[in-house]
Amino acid sequence: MGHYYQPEIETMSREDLKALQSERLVAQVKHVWENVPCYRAKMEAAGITPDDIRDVTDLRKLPFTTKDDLRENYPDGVRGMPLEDCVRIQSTSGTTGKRVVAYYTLEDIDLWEDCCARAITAAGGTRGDVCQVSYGYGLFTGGPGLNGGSHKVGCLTVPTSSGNTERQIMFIRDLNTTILCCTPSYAAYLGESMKEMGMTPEQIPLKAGIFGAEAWSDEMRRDVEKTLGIEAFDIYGLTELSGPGVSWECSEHNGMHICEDHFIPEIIDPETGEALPDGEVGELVFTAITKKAYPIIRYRTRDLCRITHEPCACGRTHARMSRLLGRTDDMLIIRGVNVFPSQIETVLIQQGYAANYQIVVGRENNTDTLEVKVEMTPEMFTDNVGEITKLQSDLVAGLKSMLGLKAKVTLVEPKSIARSEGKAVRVIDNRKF
Ligand code: DLL
Repeated sequence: MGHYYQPEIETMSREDLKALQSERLVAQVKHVWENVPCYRAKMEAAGITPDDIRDVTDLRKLPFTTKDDLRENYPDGVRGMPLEDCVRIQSTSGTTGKRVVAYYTLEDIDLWEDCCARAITAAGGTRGDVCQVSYGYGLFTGGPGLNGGSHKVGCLTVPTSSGNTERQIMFIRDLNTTILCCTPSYAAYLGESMKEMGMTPEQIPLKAGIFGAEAWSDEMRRDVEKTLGIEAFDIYGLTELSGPGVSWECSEHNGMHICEDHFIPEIIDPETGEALPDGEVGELVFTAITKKAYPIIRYRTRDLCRITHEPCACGRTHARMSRLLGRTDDMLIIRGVNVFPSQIETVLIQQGYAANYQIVVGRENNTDTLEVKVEMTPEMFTDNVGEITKLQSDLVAGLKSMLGLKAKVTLVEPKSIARSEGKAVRVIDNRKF
């Protein structure tokens, strides 16, 4: 119970929250109608004007926005404020097509950093903490967002950015870093490296980790918690909505609280666009009701999860979203079966592997093939063929029972799969569609 960054907001009654959301939504819809032609055109096409939006229950009248809409308006077609009022951009990693360029006013940044400060406080952060931000700094939002949040909480902020693992470990040790912010895969790598250097969890000063930007399983959480001797907290966000801090875990670890005073969540059926009730898995849709330079209306995130509005034992009233269960577009369809990389990771970790793996999908004779390449840990590494065959067949059986699919398993030597300092690249799909 009881440690909040903005208690009056984080614990406000649902009724007051709804009133606040309604007021902000009405203002935001007026703002985009007047200032962002692409939103106005979409509203006109749907036959609605700002007068039709009187409170949050009218949200569903508004058209969805997709990533393609944002990309088509590259670089500044979604900008809602004059250039003079904008002070920063951030941008997505943009593996395909045009990048999303998100604009911020000073106030937009301030509100975003509040969300990150809430996350750090929920993870136990205070003025007495040393917070090492090992997310990338630059166009990626992870570093700048948590850096700002850490300042607001009053932690001593160590802006290492990602990479240079030896230096990361040196600072953790020498500055007595208590909170580590980075991707879960990088946290696992740091843990592995510290273990190799002979550091035990007791010798590592860290007490909490704020890990997000990519999917990770509960098994991976337990693993990282054990090697680093910490409590791990999930944090979610996306560039389109400002960055990290859209939602984050409290000490109950039972879902991530969505900063609902800034972002209104909906869950929809990704096929039909119909709203789904609490508890059902669907696509997360967000409307940003406070940020002005890059306003976002009913944005289809392609992230799959469920949400609940049940009260949380931590005292916060804001809705919670589950851990991400995948994306509508990282879902692989292999021989007709829906496969999420997170399911494969769960099996690997259950069987004692670290999360260093690659999923390679291909097609032979018109049939999809699935190969899971995974590193043996140093403990299981052997050149005894019999033992390797046994490990392989156990893994094939575990994957079969989780996915209902037969996969080829390739065990590789420890450290032979390239490590990532940011988001890990786990899936290689060689099929041509
Ligand atoms: O990844 C922002 C962020 C930075 C979040 C640091 C948390 C920590 P983008 O690069 O725009 O922004 O990528 C957004 O990453 O739609 C999800 O698919 C995925 N993602 C983000 N957080 C999580 C998470 C940042 N906790 C996309 N679990 C999102 C699973 C996540 N996936």
